[in-house]
Amino acid sequence: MVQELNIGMIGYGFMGKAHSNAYSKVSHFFDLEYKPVLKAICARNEEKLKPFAEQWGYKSTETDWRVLLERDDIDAIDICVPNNLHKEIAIAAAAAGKIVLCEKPLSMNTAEGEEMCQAVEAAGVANMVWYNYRRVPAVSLAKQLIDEGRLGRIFHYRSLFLQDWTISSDLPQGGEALWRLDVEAAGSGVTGDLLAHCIDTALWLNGGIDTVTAMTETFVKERTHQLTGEVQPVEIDDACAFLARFSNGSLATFESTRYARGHKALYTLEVNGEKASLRWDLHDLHRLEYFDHADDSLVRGWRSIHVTDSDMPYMDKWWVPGLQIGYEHTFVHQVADFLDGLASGEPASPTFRDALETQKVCDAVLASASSGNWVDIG
Ligand code: SOE
Repeated sequence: MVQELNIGMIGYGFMGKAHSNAYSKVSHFFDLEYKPVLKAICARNEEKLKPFAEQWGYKSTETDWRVLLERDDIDAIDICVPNNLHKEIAIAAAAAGKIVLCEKPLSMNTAEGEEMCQAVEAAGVANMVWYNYRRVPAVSLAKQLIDEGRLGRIFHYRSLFLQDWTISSDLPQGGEALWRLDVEAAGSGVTGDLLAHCIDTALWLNGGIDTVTAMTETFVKERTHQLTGEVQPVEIDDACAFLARFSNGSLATFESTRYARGHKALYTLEVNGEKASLRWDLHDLHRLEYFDHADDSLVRGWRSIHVTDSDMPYMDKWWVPGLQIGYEHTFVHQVADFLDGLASGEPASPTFRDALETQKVCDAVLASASSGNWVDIG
């Protein structure tokens, strides 16, 4: 007997759409004990809220998230609003006994994240943070290959997340769509927004990070604030690069920027082991590049695995071999795993507590960039 799970979504931006799409699709492709229902969408702007609700098939709307939390017909709250609102909503949702799903990054900083973890743990409610790139089948395959020991001892981890959308100094900061540039709303720049993805995947694939040294830069020093019209200093990091030492002894380099002209969302990772290496690239997300030193030397070389066969992670749920899937499916996979976890009692990762580890690394990176010193992860 399939049980309905009523979703109350807060926020209708880019991520609100990605999550809504995942809830709508998951039951068509995965056989699960729970079926998400788009019960309510909540946002302050009523004019935009109504058409969004209609287009996406939400059954009701709310303009105040506190009212949404009071509703008995809502089982799970999904937080898709700017980072500075995550903590208050998540803590209140947990206190109201709701399941809590939160868009990444978990929080503005580790201290806030810790409070959020304690709230969901004290309330005993299921929780998850949306780090979707783990669920790209090729990235999940990378995890499988590493866990099977095929790479052997890991020496290097290398990751980039490059964009170019903030190069123009005419671009305002703050407000809808541009809150990521406003430190008050975002907490940090590329570190919390983009490197957080790289760090989450890295911790998952390669284990814990012990220490980091970082540098950041803010290339455009002032921008007009979209809401106030005032020219204000820009206080987020436009670019960040850091070195890290993992607990398994491997060395890592991470780099992210919104000033890499020509790159729109180039997330890459490469892992070099004693026996084999692998690399992955978001622009070609259905492929995993793999080099195995054990191959016959006459044909040894990088192979490009087209991750579409039904024995590949998640791919038995989609089309026939050879037909690939894309970005939006990673969110479908994450919901599927979450619902599976609800049914089995074995929570899907990353929980709030798992995602706090990424937050700790982000905080250490920012602290190192401002002090110029190596900073250990607490
Ligand atoms: C920023 O442009 C952004 O939308 C991030 O906020 C997302 O998390 C990332 O997946 C794509 O880029």
